[in-house]
Amino acid sequence: MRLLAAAFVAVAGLALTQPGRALAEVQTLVFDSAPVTIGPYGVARDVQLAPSPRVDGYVVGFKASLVDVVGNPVPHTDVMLHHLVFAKLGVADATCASVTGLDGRPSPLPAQRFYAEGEEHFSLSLPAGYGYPNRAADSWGLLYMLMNHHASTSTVQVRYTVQYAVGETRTGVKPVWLDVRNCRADPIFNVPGTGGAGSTYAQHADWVAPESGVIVAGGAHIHGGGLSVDVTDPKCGSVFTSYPIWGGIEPRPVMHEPGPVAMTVFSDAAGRPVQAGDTLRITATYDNSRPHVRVMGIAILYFAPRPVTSCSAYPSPRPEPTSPDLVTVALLKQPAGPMRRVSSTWVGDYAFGAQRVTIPRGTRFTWRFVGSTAHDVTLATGPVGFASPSLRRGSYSFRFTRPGTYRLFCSLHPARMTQIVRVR
Ligand SMILES: [Cu+2]
Repeated sequence: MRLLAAAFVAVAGLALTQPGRALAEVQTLVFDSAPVTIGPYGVARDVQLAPSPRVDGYVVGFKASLVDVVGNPVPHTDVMLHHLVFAKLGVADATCASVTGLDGRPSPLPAQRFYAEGEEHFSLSLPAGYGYPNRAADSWGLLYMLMNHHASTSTVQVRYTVQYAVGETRTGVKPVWLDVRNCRADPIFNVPGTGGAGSTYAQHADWVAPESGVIVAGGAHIHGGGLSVDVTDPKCGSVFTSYPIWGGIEPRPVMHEPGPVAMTVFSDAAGRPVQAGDTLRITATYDNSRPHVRVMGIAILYFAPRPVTSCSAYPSPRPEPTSPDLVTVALLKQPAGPMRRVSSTWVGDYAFGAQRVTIPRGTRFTWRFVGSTAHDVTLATGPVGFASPSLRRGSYSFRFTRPGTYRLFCSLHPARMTQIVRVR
């Protein structure tokens, strides 16, 4: 981890003067992460320490975006913000004792995930009277995944704006991270896309609330092909459903299926009650009429512990329906070399051993990972969606049961590593 605390502080509004009491105010604090350099058509994924408020208070709002080294905004068509996760280091997370890092190893210390965003640009705004408690001595970490859409190297910083309440006591909230692939730094799954028109594919995960309280705010994250993220308490019904909103300009070249430009959120001062022992279920639902690979299903809820007696179902307004543009992820490099009749190959630094392969239907094909850095095998186009985890060592196998042409690439090195598999 690196620490480069380039931060400045702007103080704004809501000053409340009362004789004999500390000045209560909500400050607007703007921080920049350390610079992140991303190679041509490359992906940067890592963790770093993140500057945080140096006075006790409460986070009441949070948003983040990318800027260049002189502070100008970087549009997503230049560098795509795939996702950011902010966590308080050394503090236990509500739903995960230990996260498996990008290197496949458990994280060395607990980290409480308290804010995250992706292409949907979640903006946290807690209702009046609530806040996420933070101490001057607390340390924040930042996990990021960014993708450079240009043929030249880019250097960017994550600029995050924290609405920060000081000089007053608020009701503290605990962040609750619900994830259908929880406890992983790269919590992906794949939608095969073989269900036919109108079909869906859902994944879920359960969490049992250890204490009673109310949920006062929430947001969610899905990828291209996503239909909704639902949080339900089976005893009472829907707690919160988040829907995607599609649109905007897609970056070129297309290196992944674009995600929504926004997701619906909620912020509710009355709170939505959950009793100790209740199960909260997150369900991520995707279209299954075409493949969607390396997708996620995550909700982050803000929970204020308190005694509660009853629960009920809450409707979530559905936005005006929008539909995503159907894009095709094209291989940035044409696979080369002879057509090989093999059932395995190596995946090394910036190449697939056999770039062009033909196999009979039913073959179980194996990729052996031998690089000095992590790679993966990811479907760009083809009859069935699949993708491997990102791996430095070990192997991944997939059984090809549907004939056709599978165009594959490494999602971390899309301009350099491509493969084509023809299934007869
Ligand atoms: Cu790679």
